[in-house]
Amino acid sequence: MTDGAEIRLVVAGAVMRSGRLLLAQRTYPPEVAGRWELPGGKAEPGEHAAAALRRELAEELGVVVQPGSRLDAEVDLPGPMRLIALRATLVSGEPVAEEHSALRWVDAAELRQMAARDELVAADTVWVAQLCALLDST
Ligand code: DCM
Repeated sequence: MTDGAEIRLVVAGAVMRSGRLLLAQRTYPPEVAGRWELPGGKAEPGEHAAAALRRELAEELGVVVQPGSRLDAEVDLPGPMRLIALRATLVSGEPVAEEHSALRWVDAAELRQMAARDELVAADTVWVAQLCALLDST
């Protein structure tokens, strides 16, 4: 049972540059392999969200990011885990898919199209409307 279990925080990054958002294609688990997500991962116990995001994106993409404000929605996942997303800007490095099968930069129209085609990791669809608004305003 999960009674009394700590809820693990998972932090995803909405990395935006020049009106485009960085998406990463998952390789696991099999049920979501091939779908696209905001890159990120689990915070260590006691680790702040921004620190976790900086660490995860350094590991997964080989970049230094500056985490920013939090996106509105959060998602409860089995585990139990709680998924949040922070905006982030690239400080140094160019993203490389160290742990994903591919990366792509999408504009708002492409993001909407990917959501409509069911190409995103399900949890991440909660942010599509807000992300499109942010992308369209930059
Ligand atoms: N996750 C998600 N969307 C993201 C990042 C992660 O739904 N943008 C989920 C997938 C896993 C969990 O969070 O169930 C932990 O992520 P990871 O396996 O990447 O550490």
